[in-house]
Amino acid sequence: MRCEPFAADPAPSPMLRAMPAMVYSPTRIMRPAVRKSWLEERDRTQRGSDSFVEVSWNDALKLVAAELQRVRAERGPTGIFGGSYGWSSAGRFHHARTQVRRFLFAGGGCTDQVGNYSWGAAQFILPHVLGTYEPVAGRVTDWASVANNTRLILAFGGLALKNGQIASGGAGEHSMEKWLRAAKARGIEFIVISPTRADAPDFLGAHWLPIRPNTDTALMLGMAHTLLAESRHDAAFLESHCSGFEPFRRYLAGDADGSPKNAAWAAAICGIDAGSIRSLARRAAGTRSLITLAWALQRAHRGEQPYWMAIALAAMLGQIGLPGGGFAFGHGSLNGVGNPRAELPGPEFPTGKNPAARAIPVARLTDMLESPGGAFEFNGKRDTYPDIGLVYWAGGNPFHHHQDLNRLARAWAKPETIVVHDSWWTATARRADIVLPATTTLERNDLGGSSRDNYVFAMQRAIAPVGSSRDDYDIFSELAQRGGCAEAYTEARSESQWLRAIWRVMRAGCAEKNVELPDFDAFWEQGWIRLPPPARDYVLFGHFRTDPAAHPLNTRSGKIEIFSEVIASFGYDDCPPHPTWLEPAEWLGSEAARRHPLHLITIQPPDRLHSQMDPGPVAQANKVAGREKLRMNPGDAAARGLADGDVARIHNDRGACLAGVRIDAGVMPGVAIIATGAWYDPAADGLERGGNPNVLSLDVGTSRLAQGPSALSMLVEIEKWTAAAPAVRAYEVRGFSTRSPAHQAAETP
Ligand SMILES: Nc1nc2c(c(=O)[nH]1)N[C@H]1C(S)=C(S)[C@@H](COP(=O)(O)OP(=O)(O)OC[C@H]3O[C@@H](n4cnc5c(=O)[nH]c(N)nc54)[C@H](O)[C@@H]3O)O[C@H]1N2
Ligand SMILES: Nc1nc2c(c(=O)[nH]1)N[C@H]1C(S)=C(S)[C@@H](COP(=O)(O)OP(=O)(O)OC[C@H]3O[C@@H](n4cnc5c(=O)[nH]c(N)nc54)[C@H](O)[C@@H]3O)O[C@H]1N2
Ligand SMILES: [Mo]
Repeated sequence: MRCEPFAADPAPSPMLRAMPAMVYSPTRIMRPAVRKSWLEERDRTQRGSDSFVEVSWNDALKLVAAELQRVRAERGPTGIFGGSYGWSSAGRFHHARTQVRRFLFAGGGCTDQVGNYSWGAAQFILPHVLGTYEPVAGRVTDWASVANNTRLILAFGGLALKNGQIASGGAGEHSMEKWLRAAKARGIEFIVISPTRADAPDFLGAHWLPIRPNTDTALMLGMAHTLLAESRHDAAFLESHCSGFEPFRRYLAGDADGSPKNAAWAAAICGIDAGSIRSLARRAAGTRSLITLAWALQRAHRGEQPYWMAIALAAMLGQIGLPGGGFAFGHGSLNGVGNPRAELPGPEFPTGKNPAARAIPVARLTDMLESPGGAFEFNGKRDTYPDIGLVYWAGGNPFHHHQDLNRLARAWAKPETIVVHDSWWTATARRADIVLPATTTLERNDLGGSSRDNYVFAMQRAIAPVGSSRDDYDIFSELAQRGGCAEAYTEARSESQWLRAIWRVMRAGCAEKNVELPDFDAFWEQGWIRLPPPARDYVLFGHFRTDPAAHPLNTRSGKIEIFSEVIASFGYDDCPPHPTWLEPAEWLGSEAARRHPLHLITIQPPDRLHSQMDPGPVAQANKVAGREKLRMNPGDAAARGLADGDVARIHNDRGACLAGVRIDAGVMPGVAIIATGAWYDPAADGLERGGNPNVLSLDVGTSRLAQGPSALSMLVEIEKWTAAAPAVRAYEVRGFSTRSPAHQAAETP
């Protein structure tokens, strides 16, 4: 059994090799299962340590339907938590998160989640500054415009090819490498500002400036000060297209606090010498330059600031809206960012509206579970947390994605009932009460495609459902039937009728733009289509640049807001009204660094999608000493008696995990790097054995404004593990889920 790449894909992901193994993995959930002590006595305390009893689909669905009804009756719709954050899998119809929310909305609503872990801080700060968060959700200046015009790229957080393997909705064409090579061939110069050299592929010949994590705002302030002091800033652009430069200028100059934010000031914070900071500013001002930031920069405490500051810096450089100039986000974060694509719709399946009209900021999950009725602030508003009786998750893995997992594990004991659909026995499935086995993309028909990819593809079912797994859509359809909301949820359509309906809407949308797509049957037969290329290069805010009066931004001033009156009115000291250097709670310059002197950076894994496929052969081949690889600078390792291949214990006051050491001179001193996504595997004493860094990460909002995740602000200490290293148990399922022979006989095949 193997998966073959799409023939037109110039750079297929090696992760394809993991698919067959994962589909038939021993970690698959084969049958519906109920946690033993929940089944017997509605226990909430043994989640994570209990065993499971397999039951029939009928019994499982009866339990779920009854619990939904009970919690709705007792607490109202908001007693159900159904935001269900997570990526799910490719395919727009069988997208589990969309399905579960649509199902719960159809049945009366639930407490939802807003924002995401990817660019949650940007989503809420950017509308105040730019009137939109399109530069993270949608388009940025495309690679064609960059290749044709840019001379210098300053890449904060780099342009790591590892991230280009992934696109939500599925990638027809992995285009990141092709475009990076095209840019290089045009002679564009690359400067990569990152804690690790590995953030740029070697062929770019990039100049690497190592930076202390979470200090990019200070570096950019130092550059801005240089521009101001040397009159290299574009005063005319700041006047015509921006508002509020003057109060920001006073902050830069130090008029308010007596501390000019000059290069020397910045150097002391970010660890890059003042001369380099000044020369960076001069070079950016002297040529067509693009400042692009990885999404990771805002996934940190006070993560609003580097994004706002990058816009302010680009505004001072005066190149926003010029071909290949200005600022951008995410060119190295995800496949398809900057991929030239015509403005045409992709396949979309509607979620519907939440009648309960209630949501929490996505990353405030533990806070919500811990303190029902507790107050929180968010983007200028005050709200309280609902009292959750039932958690429903399909297509996400909070015991991968959330921060401070030990704290989440404690809060997780509060709800009465937890229902999870997944295809594998993930850490979250193991901590649920009712577990329903979902099919994978290979076991059903779907439509793939995204607004960043030029292909739309027919995802034809390749194999029969494994075990007795069912499509999320079928599971919810039957639950909707039992709950009396079948019509609202299904609109009386089967899978194939939905695929046709989705195609019809997309086809009509394309026709409006004079692009003819084949009818569904012809498309399905061919297997894919390629959309026509865009007529011209896309330049972010190009129209606004050309004529700001005719194309004002959707901000209060209609311009780029370097000072925001709206944010000023919130009165938040953790998000002041102009870009500001605010010390993160944990960074190398903080008091906490005395006890925990290393900044642990968690990167997106090169060999899997978050926690997905971690048990598979591609991710497993990269493990060191049987667990997740931890990259350390030679000096930091030597100081701790650590050698390549050793097992290390990473710890702080929130938790501890084991990892396998890899010495890497491309990691700056004071920093250690580990990928996210090793399956969470705590021993009875709490020690996490597989190398899941979220037992260590900080679970606080970026600020009251965005309440985004602060995953990238964490300090740790690392020591050699000298005892026998415990085996990783997360991939073992034997003896954990019991089979009841009585039910097997009655199962659907
Ligand atoms: N420390 C730290 N933590 C982070 C980050 C970080 O940088 N640092 N990054 C964050 C980011 S950007 C993200 S996006 C999150 C990702 O967090 P998640 O999206 O929660 O991670 P995944 O592992 O992709 O989880 C998706 C789950 O859906 C399941 N699934 C797949 N297909 C189906 C299906 O068809 N049906 C059902 N029912 N289930 C399915 C998979 O098996 C898997 O368990 O992690 C965040 N966490
Ligand atoms: N292979 C693979 N690719 C993926 C994913 C995956 O799971 N696997 N997930 C996808 C998803 S959901 C998302 S949201 C994107 C995320 O895309 P990103 O957020 O861009 O990806 P990361 O790997 O988290 O971070 C990029 C780089 O930022 C650097 N960095 C971290 N902190 C700092 C800092 O304070 N300053 C500076 N200058 N640099 C810093 C790190 O060295 C890291 O390598 O990736 C996507 N791509
Ligand atoms: Mo993400």
